[in-house]
Amino acid sequence: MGEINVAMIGQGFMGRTHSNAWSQLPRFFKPPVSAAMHTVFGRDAAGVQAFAKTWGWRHASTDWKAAVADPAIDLVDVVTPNNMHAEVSLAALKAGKHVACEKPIARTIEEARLMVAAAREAKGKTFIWYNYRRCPAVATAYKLVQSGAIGTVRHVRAFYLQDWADETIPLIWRFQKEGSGAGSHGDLNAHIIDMVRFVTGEEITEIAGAIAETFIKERKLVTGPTAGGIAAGVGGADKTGPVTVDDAVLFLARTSGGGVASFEAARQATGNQNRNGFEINGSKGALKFDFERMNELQFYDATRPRAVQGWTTIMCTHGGDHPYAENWWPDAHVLGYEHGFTNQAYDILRVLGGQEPVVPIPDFEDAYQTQRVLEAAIISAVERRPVSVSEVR
Ligand code: SOE
Repeated sequence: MGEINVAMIGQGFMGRTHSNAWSQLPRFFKPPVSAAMHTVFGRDAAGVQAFAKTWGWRHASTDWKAAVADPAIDLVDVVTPNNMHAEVSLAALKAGKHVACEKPIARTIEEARLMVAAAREAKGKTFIWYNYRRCPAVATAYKLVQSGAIGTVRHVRAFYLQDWADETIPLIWRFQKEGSGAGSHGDLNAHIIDMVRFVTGEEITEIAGAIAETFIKERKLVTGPTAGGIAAGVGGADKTGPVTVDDAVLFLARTSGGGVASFEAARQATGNQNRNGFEINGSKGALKFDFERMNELQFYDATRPRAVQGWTTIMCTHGGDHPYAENWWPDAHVLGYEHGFTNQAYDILRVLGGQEPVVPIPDFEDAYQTQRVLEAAIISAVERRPVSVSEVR
């Protein structure tokens, strides 16, 4: 397998990040197999043709089923809204393809279960795009925890705060259960649950309590074309419809190593545009990461004499053996949001070429564990009680 052909289903924001990743990859990495940008799928013929030209896809298609069934295709990259993750992934696995699907794995635990069951039977490999794992600083945090640098993990504080969802934003798919499954919870908590599971190497075992809130309960209906073709919500500019997902979800949890954790996802956290991160306090040290300063990792070494203890800012750039950083620019010529996707595309090709990824990459099985935590937190919020993650199967 010297070269694989990729078909990408979808052409929105994630379609752009993935297209950029596939095209940048060979300029910065030497994967064991290469990826050809074979076909991109979109609903609108003129739109998808223009997209293909801009981003370097060889073919444009308006028929995703044909693109997925095409014998020339090896890997199906799913970048649709969440309502199509299961349908497209199941069809692709059935057709014997490898599947790389955007996060969260699915809208619901039931859909995720079907996807995991299909992946277990399938010939193809599966991947989920949890891109923040592949920021060099987050991957460095993972390596430090693995090396024992912070000892036993006792406290985790994870947050993902955005502020884009004010009253002016209409009822797009992200505000409809049918389109997305959940609001900030599936969109943002999914990322930080994955990051915490990855960095600590522990599972979240129990939700002690959760709260979910929808601040803006009605939004203007969308007047133009809708992403994912989700028709509910389309109408005149003067009409409104109900928001059926959360704007914010917070929960407290226990981890498998005996630690305690808090998670917060918000779309109206004014002042935070795309701020995700964590603070992890262990018995020997601590780590802090904030995506708005994504090239830096804060490390506190509590084994040093108290007189000289303090936070150290590690620049996770070239020259320090930080995962992926060696492939990019010299010294502190820093990386951005898009690099996490290119780093992930590289790891997908490493796995398909029979090599280990630079750091572990989530497959459907792994992402299903994250989905179980999301589900347990929602049960906790709705039923106002502690929920063991083992209740969600
Ligand atoms: C919107 O909230 C969004 O694009 C998420 O869907 C992504 O997963 C996140 O990384 C950036 O914000």
